[in-house]
Amino acid sequence: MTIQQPRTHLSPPAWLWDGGAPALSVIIPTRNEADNIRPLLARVENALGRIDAEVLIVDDSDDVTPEIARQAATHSALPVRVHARPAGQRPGGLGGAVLAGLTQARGPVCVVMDADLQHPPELLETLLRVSHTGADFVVASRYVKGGRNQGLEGRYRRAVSKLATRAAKWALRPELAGISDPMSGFFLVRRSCLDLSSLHPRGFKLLLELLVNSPQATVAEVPYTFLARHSGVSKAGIGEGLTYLRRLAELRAEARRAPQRSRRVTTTGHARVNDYSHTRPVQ
Ligand SMILES: Nc1nc2c(ncn2[C@@H]2O[C@H](COP(=O)(O)OP(=O)(O)OP(=O)(O)O)[C@@H](O)[C@H]2O)c(=O)[nH]1
Ligand SMILES: [Mg+2]
Repeated sequence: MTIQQPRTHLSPPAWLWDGGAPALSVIIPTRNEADNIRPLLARVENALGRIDAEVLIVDDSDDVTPEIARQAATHSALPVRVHARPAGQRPGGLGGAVLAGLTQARGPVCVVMDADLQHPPELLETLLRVSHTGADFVVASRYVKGGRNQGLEGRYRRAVSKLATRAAKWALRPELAGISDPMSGFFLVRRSCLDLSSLHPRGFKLLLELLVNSPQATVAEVPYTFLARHSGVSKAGIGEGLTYLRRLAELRAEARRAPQRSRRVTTTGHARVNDYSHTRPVQ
């Protein structure tokens, strides 16, 4: 973990930053999250303390989210970049936005997290710490022991979420073996294990795409409590559900064509990840 010298609270905005690579890039996709972006950035800044990090917001909003984000960035101790994709140029929806973030990120490891505070920023340091044990992916999981799915309202949504997870684990059996929450939107990934140019994501579940794309990568999971949305409305709906099912079938076909199907877990990664009582190595 790179420890920075303390910064003054009113640090230079992103465009004055010297451009050196940070230890961590936090990628936040946003669509109409105007009331969430300020409290989110404040908590991310607080949670990262002296970790050398940057924040990259990839925005597809039709409201004032990017303006608020840019304004908040000028008061942030972290370098915050806002990449607003104009209407009509937003390929891949949420998945495409995260891919754009991964492409532009400067850090060797990236965390992807939602903007609505369902993903507690206080977990960022743990994700980074676990990545130092050698894991290529560190997935914040609702379904591993100690995790909770508190934020999904209603029995119907919880059941749909569980069913979608089961469908993915069945369709992509070897690729997702041992991973309890492959649909998580909160995860860390080492950029060197990704081949970004071969990704063509669609829809909400980018982690699935990345795991299928990197069958050799090692994975650790960290439990967390998925909370209720802070403000605003969900962008997930029936349309996204259908996109998900179509994409799952395509990913299965792609995975079956690839020569290497099963995930390799290195002994080193396994043993060292085990040093953390709150994490679980994936086999
Ligand atoms: N850039 C971008 N971000 C998106 C898009 N759709 C959703 N998001 C963001 O992706 C994150 C997840 O979307 P949500 O609407 O919260 O989906 P969800 O968490 O499954 O649904 P809720 O539990 O109801 O919040 C949020 O930060 C959204 O603002 C999109 O098309 N483009
Ligand atoms: Mg959400």
